[in-house]
Amino acid sequence: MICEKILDFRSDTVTKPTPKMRRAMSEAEVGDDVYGEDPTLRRLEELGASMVGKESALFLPSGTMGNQVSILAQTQRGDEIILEEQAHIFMYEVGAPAVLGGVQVRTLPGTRGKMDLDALRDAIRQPNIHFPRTALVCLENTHNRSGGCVLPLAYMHQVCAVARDAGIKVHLDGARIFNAAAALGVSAREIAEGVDSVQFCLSKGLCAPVGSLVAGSGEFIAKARKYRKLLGGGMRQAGVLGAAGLVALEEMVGRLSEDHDNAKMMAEALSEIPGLAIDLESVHTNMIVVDTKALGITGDEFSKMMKARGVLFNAIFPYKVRIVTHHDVPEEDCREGVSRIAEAVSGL
Ligand code: TLP
Repeated sequence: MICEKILDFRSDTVTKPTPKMRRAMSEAEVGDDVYGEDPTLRRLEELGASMVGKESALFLPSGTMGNQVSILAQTQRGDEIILEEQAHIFMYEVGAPAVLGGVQVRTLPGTRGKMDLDALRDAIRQPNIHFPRTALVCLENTHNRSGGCVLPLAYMHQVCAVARDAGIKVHLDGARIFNAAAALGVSAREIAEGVDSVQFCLSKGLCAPVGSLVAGSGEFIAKARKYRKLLGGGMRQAGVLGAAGLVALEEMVGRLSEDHDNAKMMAEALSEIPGLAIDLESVHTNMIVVDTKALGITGDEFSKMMKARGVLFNAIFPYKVRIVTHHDVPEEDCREGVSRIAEAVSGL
């Protein structure tokens, strides 16, 4: 079959840097960041810290490294950290808390990323010679594996209060914090208000080619900087990357609601196709989870079938695929994606 344009809904990580980013990168003022001398990165870190209401921030090559230095900086070997069982840190970071930090991960079941508060309270360890120390609770907003669901502000505040009462810290994996902010109609600063550390990505819906920031107190960032070096993430003239990150924060945050509108439109249209099941209530941001069980094919089979028709997405559970909208699939491409899927399914 002659295939038209490839429509890539695998992730918002596939977005390419915008022309403005490429220009900013080529003109960036740079210095050696290991000596703290890159003026573009300083500006990026200051802007990033202020957008999430924290004292200080640090640029890193990836969200994974951002989450891991945050864990390293706030735990000791033998500590335990609490995570919702579908959290990216638990599912997709290659066991790094155990490998890098000697930290034990305790997971709790969740609903759209939310752990039950009583279960959380009960999971926090009391002092006892047999027990590890609970050092950190991690939240994820938006929550990837539930299909980009948003944790409400009130829930975030409740978790922070439980942790504070127990004297433990909270880390927020805010890879898509600006999607959460757009969906909730609040600022990223409000979302990150009670947490001790927050990681957010520049290279997902915001289209920068590389990079994440972690933010927190000055003391936390000093430790995180040292751990970034330990992991080999100390970079030299990284202002070339940071320049794109500045464009991401200054110009790309405001358009994320377009991706959310496209996801809603696609979800509604796809849910009309016999055999595809979508929980429309859970489409909060730029992701759609489609259940393929009634079609009698697995998520992998469905994604292979659509790949042959130039529509890309990934299976995330045996009978579920994830479709992600982003800057590089404008509304007409999203509509085209729906009609290619409808046509393929009708031929089954
Ligand atoms: N998520 C990727 C894959 O790793 C699954 C994706 O396509 O969604 N936290 C969250 C919530 C994430 O979704 C991701 C990436 C990360 C952290 C890690 O960021 P990177 O890929 O920059 O290490």
